[in-house]
Amino acid sequence: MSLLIKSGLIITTAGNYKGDIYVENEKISAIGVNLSPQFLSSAEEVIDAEGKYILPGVIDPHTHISMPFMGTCAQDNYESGTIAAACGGVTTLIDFALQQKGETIKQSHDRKHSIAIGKVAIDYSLHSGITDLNPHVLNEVEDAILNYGTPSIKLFMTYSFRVNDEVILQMLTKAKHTGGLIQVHAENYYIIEYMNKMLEAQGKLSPIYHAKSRPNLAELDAVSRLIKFVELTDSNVYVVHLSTREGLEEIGAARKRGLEIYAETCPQYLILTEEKYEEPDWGGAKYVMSPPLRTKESNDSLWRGIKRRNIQTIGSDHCPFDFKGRKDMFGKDDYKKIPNGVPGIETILPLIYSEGVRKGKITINEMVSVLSSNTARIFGLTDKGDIDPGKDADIVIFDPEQKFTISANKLHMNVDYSPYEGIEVTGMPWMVFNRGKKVAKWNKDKVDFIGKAGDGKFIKRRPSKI
Ligand code: DUC
Ligand code: ZN
Ligand code: ZN
Repeated sequence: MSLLIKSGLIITTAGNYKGDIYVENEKISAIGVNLSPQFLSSAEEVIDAEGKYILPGVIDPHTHISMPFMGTCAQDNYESGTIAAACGGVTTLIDFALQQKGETIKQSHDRKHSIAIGKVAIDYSLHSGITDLNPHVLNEVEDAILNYGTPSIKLFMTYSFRVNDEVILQMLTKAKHTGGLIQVHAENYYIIEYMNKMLEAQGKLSPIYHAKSRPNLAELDAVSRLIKFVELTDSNVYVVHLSTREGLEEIGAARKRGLEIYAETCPQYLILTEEKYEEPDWGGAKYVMSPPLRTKESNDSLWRGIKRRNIQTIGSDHCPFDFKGRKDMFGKDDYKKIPNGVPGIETILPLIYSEGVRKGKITINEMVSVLSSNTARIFGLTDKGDIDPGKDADIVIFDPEQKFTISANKLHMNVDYSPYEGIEVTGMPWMVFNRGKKVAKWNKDKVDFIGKAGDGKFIKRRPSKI
């Protein structure tokens, strides 16, 4: 399949320029100011992208596809989740293979691959997730980093599957010697438990108390402890879904001292605030995720963190559960039982463009860095993340003027609501390509999936540094 995309504004991390792109054998093979005379006759398809932006496909480094959690299961499977991703301009996702008790890392990968193969509509990769470190698994870590194609490994400091500080130290050391990268969900479990018990004794059980039970201090404490561990072991770390001003300041200060700390945030922590938990009729349950939504002060500070390069990536933390029958019923009368997580893979690009770039919080080049280029570099996706000759033709032709009112019934995620319902965005994917194949296209009032489930492939990664 060969493709000529003419006259679009090509967006890179360094600047923008108008040009033509020729795609052949799944790769970007040439870029130039006027390629038409050279390639017009050989191109099987010619697309006029005048007035549109050419962005690298978004890489979502944080999804929970079909994850069993809190007595239920995250509702998107690899088919529905990757179809939704494609419609949102995401061309690669990195999901978690979270070890179940007693499993080897390989077994947890095989479990995930077995439900992904033949179903994925875009490319995917995996992070390993370690919950039960025993000598065998510790030995296997090197294989995961060097041979399984998963050089990034996730640890949790909270939840029942959390690991203790000794495990974090062991894993940081192991990753340091093999070039891997440890990712951490940083919240202090004991602060949360203490708050839960106190709130319960006071009968405070509605969704707003989910936020109160996980104060900013719980994130600050965990982030700051983690940074000390990095200092002690002379290693590096990636903090997932950073949500607070306090955590960010700690990371900024550590980076200033020369420590290699990477941070990811999510659209929800940039755009939404904790008032959402007060929605009537238990509607606050829709926004129950961990860490919880914060205040505008943290939103603003995280946008600044992107500008100052203390935050390198944005992920969705896509983990959808229906509001009706799940979030409202499982957690009825007690916020602690509401399955944690929100849908978001399909809205990440329109939201960051509309709320971030159009509102002047970040530049479009910074957006490309945090949604694609940095993510590719940090996670070793060497063929992805930029519009450059030789890279995979993962391309979003983006219409910067297209308006769209976010509404679950026009999106493809397998869930009955969007936390952004009713927000009008300006800027939507117009056409989306994964390795040169057209997978999604704007159609009148929404994006349609036009690819094929099963066409995505597993991307084996190698250790890499930004
Ligand atoms: N947070 C969520 O909200 N859902 C999945 C796991 C997590 O850490
Ligand atoms: Zn998490
Ligand atoms: Zn998560």
